[in-house]
This record gives sequence, C-alpha cells and structure tokens, in this order.
Amino acid sequence: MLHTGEAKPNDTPDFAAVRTDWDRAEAEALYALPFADLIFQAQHIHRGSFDPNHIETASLLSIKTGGCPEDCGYCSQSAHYDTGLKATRLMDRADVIAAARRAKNAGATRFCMGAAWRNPKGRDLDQVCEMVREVKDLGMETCVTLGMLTPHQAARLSDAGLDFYNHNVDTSPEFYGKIITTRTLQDRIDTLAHVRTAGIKVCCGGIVGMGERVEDRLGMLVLLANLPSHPESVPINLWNEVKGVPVSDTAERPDPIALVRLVAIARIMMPRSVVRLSAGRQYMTDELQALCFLAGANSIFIGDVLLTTKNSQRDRDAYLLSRLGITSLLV
Ligand code: SAM
Ligand code: DTB
Ligand code: SF4
Repeated sequence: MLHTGEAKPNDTPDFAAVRTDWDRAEAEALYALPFADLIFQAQHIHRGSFDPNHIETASLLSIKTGGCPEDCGYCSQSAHYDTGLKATRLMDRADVIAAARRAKNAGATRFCMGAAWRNPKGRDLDQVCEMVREVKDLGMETCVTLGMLTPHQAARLSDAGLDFYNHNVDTSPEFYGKIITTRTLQDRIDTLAHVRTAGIKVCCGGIVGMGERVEDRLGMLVLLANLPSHPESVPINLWNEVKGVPVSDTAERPDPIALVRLVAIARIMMPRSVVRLSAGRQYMTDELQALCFLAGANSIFIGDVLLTTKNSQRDRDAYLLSRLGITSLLV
C-alpha cells in the first residue's frame, strides 16, 4: 500500500532495504550515474514507499528569536555576529497557538516551533511542553527544535505528546568544524539518541551551499543514512542568505542539477524517510523544484517566512503544485 506521508515500518518487505551501512564510495557511485538512471532509481524507490503525487506541508514559527550563544556560521540568530536581527523573548503561548491555527487554516499539517537556544533552560521547557499539548489539540503534528536536550528533557517532551524533534547534523564531519565551534557533531548525535530513546520521531538533515565540496554533501548524506535508524524526516536546506555571518564569505549555491542529484541520493539511501526541500526554495526555479520532487523530495515548508528568513510565497507554491498535479493541503 502506498503511504501519503508516514514512512513504512522498517519491517515491511520491500525491494529497497533500509540500510545503515552506506559508504562514501557507494554515494559517489550514485552521484556519478547518468542523470536519467539516477532519477529512475530514485523514482522507483520513492514509489515503493510513498504516493509520488503527494507532498507534506509543514509550517515554521520562531518562538524565541536571536541572541543565541552558539556560533553557527550560517545563522542569523547567533549573538556572535551582527546580522541586524532583533532578539526576542519566548513568545506567549496564546500567540503561538494563534499562529498554529493560522498555519493549519493555510494548509499545514505539521507545526514546527524553533527556539534560538543552545539548550532549553529552567522553566522554558514547561512553556514549550504546554505549547506542544495545545498545538496537538488543534489536530496538527508537532515538531520543535530547541538545541541540545538531556534525556530527561526529551522524556518530558515525549510526555507532552511531541511527534518530531528537529536537530540537524548540518554538514559532513570534515566540514563541520569550519562552520560551528561551540558544539560538536557528537553533541548533536547524543541529542538525537536521547530523542530516539524518548520515543520521539527524528527530523534531521543539513545545509548545502555554504562553500562545502561535493564530497561534504555526500558525506552529510552518508552520516544521516548511517545513524542507528534513519530520521523519519530529512530536511535538505539550501543556505538562505544572511548578511554579516561568516558563511556569507564562503557561500556558493550548488549547481541546480547537483542539487537534484543530492535529493535523489537521499531518497535512495533513506527509502522510507520523508525528504523535505527546506530552506532556499525561493532561489529555485519551478522547474528545479519539480525535478527535486521527481527525485523523491516529498515535503516542503509553507508560509511566507521560515524562522527569520524568506520562504517561497504561498501563491507561487500553490500554482506550482497544481501544475504538477501534486496534492497537499496547501490552500
Ligand atoms: N537553535 C536550535 C539548534 O540549532 O539546534 C534550533 C534552530 S536552528 C535555526 C535549526 C536549523 O536550521 C539549523 O540546524 C540549520 O540546519 C538550519 N538553518 C539555520 N539557519 C539557516 C539558513 N540561513 N539557511 C538554511 N538553513 C538554516
Ligand atoms: C531545518 O532543517 N530547516 C528549518 C528547520 N529545520 C528549523 C529552518 C530553516 C531556517 C532558515 C533560516 C531562518 O529562517 O532563520
Ligand atoms: Fe543558535 Fe540554532 Fe542558530 Fe546555531 S542554528 S546559532 S544553535 S539558533
């Protein structure tokens, strides 16, 4: 049976086995395939797990913006750089719920709340747990991204009914240290393990277009595909331009065909994961997005802004999906 959003359970017999032992040479071999062969393989695998004519729609809200102690070199919200962004306190719960309701009415099935924290402190988590409960009561899937978590914090979010936790590896192990120094890749992997142990589904991906090499992009996909179990959601972000951060000096947008190849490889290596074409869609042509959907991307963020930066606009998205015959709840 084809699924519209959820991945198949790992034990469903299928031609595309779920493997967590990928090596770089295999990723490179996929990358080197003639384009048509790569896309055919990705489509074949995609159709084994998903309805190819449906995509998931998620909406983001920054519930606590800016002033972050981390030094992620791509981020508008780091206090280490002068990006002109105004820092705010944690939003009031009623305002968050009102935003979730608007997102639902605009066609989002998942509501993701992001906070510019290294990790949640003190009573922050009480507030977020309450937000999760109330967003769930609206009938939406919930996701939060709050930085590093302890096992206890993950368990509390799970008790509140949280569906997904977003925590990205961001890039390859080799490139990681050029982008972030205040938290290690291992810190991130530890948080992902706490989230899994707590029974929360994992949303984990990364960013391309920061000046990394093709090998780093493939290394990032291999890292994701070799986590103990595949993330249920894999966001592939194209770096959204931010002035004043270190990445603005190194950024280089990938060749569009190279981006499609990456999406196809993510689909092939993580056959049951929902692959989200995340930040950066506003830079992509309709034709490029169409190719990414053909290559196996089956989720997007909708709404005029992501956390602090621009997203592709709703009318454009609705027109594109309608021309492609792709169903979603986008209205
Ligand atoms: N502060 C938390 C953390 O980083 O763990 C959660 C929020 S953070 C903004 C979530 C993710 O958004 C980052 O890990 C990164 O992959 C992505 N991101 C941040 N800024 C971005 C940008 N300018 N373009 C693309 N992706 C970005
Ligand atoms: C993810 O991988 N992409 C989203 C979500 N996780 C939190 C964030 C994209 C952020 C883009 C930069 C901004 O708007 O500040
Ligand atoms: Fe802070 Fe997250 Fe931005 Fe890094 S990505 S600076 S942790 S908000």
